[in-house]
Amino acid sequence: MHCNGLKKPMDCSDILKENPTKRSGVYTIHPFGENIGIQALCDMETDGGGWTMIQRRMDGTVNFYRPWRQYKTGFGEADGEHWLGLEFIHMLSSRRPHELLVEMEDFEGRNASARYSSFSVGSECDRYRLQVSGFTDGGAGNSLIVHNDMKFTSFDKDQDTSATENCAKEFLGAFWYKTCHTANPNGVYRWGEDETIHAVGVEWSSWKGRDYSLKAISMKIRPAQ
Ligand SMILES: [Ca+2]
Repeated sequence: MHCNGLKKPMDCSDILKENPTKRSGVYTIHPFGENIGIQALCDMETDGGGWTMIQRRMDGTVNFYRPWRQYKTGFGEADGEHWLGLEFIHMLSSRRPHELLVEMEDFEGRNASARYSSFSVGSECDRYRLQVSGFTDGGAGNSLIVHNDMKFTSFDKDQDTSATENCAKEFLGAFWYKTCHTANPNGVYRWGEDETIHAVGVEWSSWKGRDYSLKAISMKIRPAQ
């Protein structure tokens, strides 16, 4: 029951705006409007809070090597490893200007982040094209900028700029691949340094190189201030 004529929250920032005492946790958001609710993890603490988690890796319990339709609608669980879904990410980020915060951790307990003051994902007609700019370094470096203006590629939908290969098949993930990547957050969960198969891990190369798979990485967005 929703009272007082309040609209259902579109994202985590709406939830925090309505009630500034809300804590971080899983909430129901409505990126498509009132009729469709989905679960998302909200970060209500970092730098004022109001962040909606769109991607998270943390323990390797969810297989991220998945087809287009699953990347479109989302998979995993909001309180664990999770992909919110390209359609929802598009709906949130295209309606008003958004910023992106990428946070990561290695197996030695170190943390780093990368922040972008502008982030949006186009519609499916535009192949969920990524637009990202306004980098601020939190120690991780700017690995995502290479992927700016790229379309999304999965193993069953090759939209990268490599003429000779499907980057998702080559690097065992799904992402805004170019030819192919400097970041592979949806790659294979491995445990740190691993050169067995080159650059297929959960990677952010400007921080840990191309053969180090991170312990944890997350991508969260909120309306730009
Ligand atoms: Ca290709």
